[in-house]
Amino acid sequence: MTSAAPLGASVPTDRPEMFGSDLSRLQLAADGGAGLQACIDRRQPAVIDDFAASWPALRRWSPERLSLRVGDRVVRVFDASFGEPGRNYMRSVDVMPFSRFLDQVLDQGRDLRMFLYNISRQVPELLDDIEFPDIGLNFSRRFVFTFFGCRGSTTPLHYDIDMGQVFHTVIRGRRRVRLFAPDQSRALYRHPFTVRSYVDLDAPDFATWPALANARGYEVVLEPGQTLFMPPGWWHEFHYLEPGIGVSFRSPDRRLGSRLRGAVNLLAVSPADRLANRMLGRRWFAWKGRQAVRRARQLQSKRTT
Ligand SMILES: O=C(O)CCC(=O)C(=O)O
Repeated sequence: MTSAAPLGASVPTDRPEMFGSDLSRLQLAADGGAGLQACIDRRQPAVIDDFAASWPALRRWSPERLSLRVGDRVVRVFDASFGEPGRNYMRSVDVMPFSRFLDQVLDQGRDLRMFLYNISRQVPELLDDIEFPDIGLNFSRRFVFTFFGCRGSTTPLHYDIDMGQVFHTVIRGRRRVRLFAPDQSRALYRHPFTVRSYVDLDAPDFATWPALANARGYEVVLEPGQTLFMPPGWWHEFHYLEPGIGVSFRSPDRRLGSRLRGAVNLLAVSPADRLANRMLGRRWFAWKGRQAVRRARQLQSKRTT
């Protein structure tokens, strides 16, 4: 899920036409959550300044202090092969003590990743450092995911498989996030059976992916303490401008259709994709790539007729 990207190539973008920057900016304290509710209803992402205002994690989660408290836990780590066909597809590449990961990745800049690390299950004591805001949303207490990466690492373009509403809070390290609405999936050449796109937004190859020229999204730089609300199915690419730690809360979408789609993704579509990868490897990957091109062509021809 991660890939090293040259730091200098990333910000600011030189394709303003692909990305707008006019994302809603909210303060829960100012309107009691009414602005967020409006974004949820309109399925629009937003940056929230004070979602995590009272979290001790913002002070306590330095690599040093995490190492001292829970550094002995053994964690799974990932690299860019997570997204590539073959043996490591959707799998971790190694396990190591959390303290070694923090030292090698956050301090020394090795491009390994931890993502979707569920602290509710693995290190529940860390839940004491975060709070679920009382804003009428049904946040999952069982799935509180954390993300760790070095300066320069990129979480490639994807949307979350469970189709939940995601609230991603930056604990440490500024990061640039690019977002696209669900209706951009064809222009982004989504690989069928996955929630993943393989287009390169830093060096878009419009000869191979002509429909990408029509994609329109947002780009925002998040600061520590800020929270990004992502509605179900919104595409996101995260690029770590500094060594980073993040936490994602999720709450189920009101719409039954999204919840069903999430369940089907998790229980049927993703397992089928993994099985086909095991059996066919690169041939399966190439087939998905061809399907993505075919679907984007259909979109292009609809636009021109
Ligand atoms: O921080 C990251 O690497 C990715 C975050 C993400 O994908 C999420 O919160 O859903």
